[in-house]
Amino acid sequence: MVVGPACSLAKEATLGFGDVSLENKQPWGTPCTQLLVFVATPGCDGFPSLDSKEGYKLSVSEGSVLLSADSVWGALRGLETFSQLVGRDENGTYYINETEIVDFPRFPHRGLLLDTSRHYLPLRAILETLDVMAYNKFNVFHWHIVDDPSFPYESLTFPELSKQGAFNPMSHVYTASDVQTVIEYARLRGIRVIAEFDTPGHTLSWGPGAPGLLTPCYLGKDPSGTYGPINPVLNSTYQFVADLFQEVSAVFPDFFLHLGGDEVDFTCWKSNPKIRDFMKEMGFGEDYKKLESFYIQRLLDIISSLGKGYIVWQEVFDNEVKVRPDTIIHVWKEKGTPYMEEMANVTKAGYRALLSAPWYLNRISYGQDWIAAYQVEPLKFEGSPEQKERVIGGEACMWGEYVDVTNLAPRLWPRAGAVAERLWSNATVRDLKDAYARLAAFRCTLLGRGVQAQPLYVGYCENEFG
Ligand code: CP6
Repeated sequence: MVVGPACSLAKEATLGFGDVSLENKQPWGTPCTQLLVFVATPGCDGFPSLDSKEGYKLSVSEGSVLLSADSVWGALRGLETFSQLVGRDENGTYYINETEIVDFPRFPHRGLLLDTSRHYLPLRAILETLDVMAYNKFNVFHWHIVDDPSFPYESLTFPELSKQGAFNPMSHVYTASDVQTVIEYARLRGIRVIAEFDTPGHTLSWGPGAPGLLTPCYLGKDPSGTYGPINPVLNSTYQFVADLFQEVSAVFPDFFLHLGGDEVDFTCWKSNPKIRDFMKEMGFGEDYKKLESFYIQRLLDIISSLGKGYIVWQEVFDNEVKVRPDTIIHVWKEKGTPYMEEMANVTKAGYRALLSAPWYLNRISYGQDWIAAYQVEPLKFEGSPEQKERVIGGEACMWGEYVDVTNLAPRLWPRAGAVAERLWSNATVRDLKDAYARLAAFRCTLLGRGVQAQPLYVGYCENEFG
């Protein structure tokens, strides 16, 4: 094995192969034990990014396996492929067929969203998901870490947020050390961790630990005792989000943060007399979208001043918020404007786009629903080549209302694999029979690796009883 100077990352990734003695199947040849890895620019203490070069070349011939890549991230992808090419015959002997593979991703952002607010996912479950993501060549873990039901992120600046907002502040929180564990575990697999702190909606769990942050809703002349989105009319709000995001920007090394901005309900804002006064003062009339934009605008300025880039849900674009030209718009809505039209609009306006609308894996139905996910073509919209260039990829989403640690793995796998292939492989790779065969075989591989992946359809795996 040859790796760059002191590249711990690549060494760890190849450790598992050290004691495997391989035989070439065609032709049946002499055992080979050499795995050579060449990396052109081998730096490997850094983090993966949107610009990471993930391509690789893998040549398997009698007596040697050569893997070459531009970067260590490509080498990781190649090692994953290599591991999936190794088979075992009836006698338990490992073998691999001769092959020449030149492989690289179609899109640079291939994500999976996990929601740890509707249900807390134990650290173990997140790490196991990162393993399987790497098997699928996913490279972004979108961590929808907090939302209305619970606030499991343990903040050093505002410890009360999880003390009061987590389901259980002792057991159902992600400590600073847990978060570091996730980030490093992901890095070793070439996976970026993008945290989402969704505001100004979806923040009910923030309320108890941050007095004065949320909008008090009114019933007639009196407060009703319930709360709505973050209060956008107070200066204290902006001080709070600046302090929180200063911490979050330091904790999560990726250049991008996900800022949410989806599904803001105006009912509570409309009921609050102070908010109505502010609307008048600002000349917003009855247009609460303007108020929402006012908040987002100020938030985005704060994030920019922290030196971070941002991803936002499509509403921020729909509401015509002035965003930085390098903003990434995340398309998720299935209703209203057809999502491919939205992709056309977003890219026409010059923004980069991420697609999730057709990839809600939390949704289930009777039958083979991986097919619809697989048949999506992210560039099938009216637009110039420049517009198509702005589609940087997509994300499969696993929203957590009906998902916890008991059903996460089978609901994700192998269905998320259909999305992963769509985002990695060439647009021409779309034959359903071939895809079925690959996905069914891969599902058996997953069982072999200890992942409780559900079946696609009728059939069996040789190794299904472990
Ligand atoms: N939570 C947040 C959610 C959803 C969104 N944002 C969501 C909406 C519709 C469906 C699934 C999930 N649960 N914060 C939308 C981006 Cl079908």
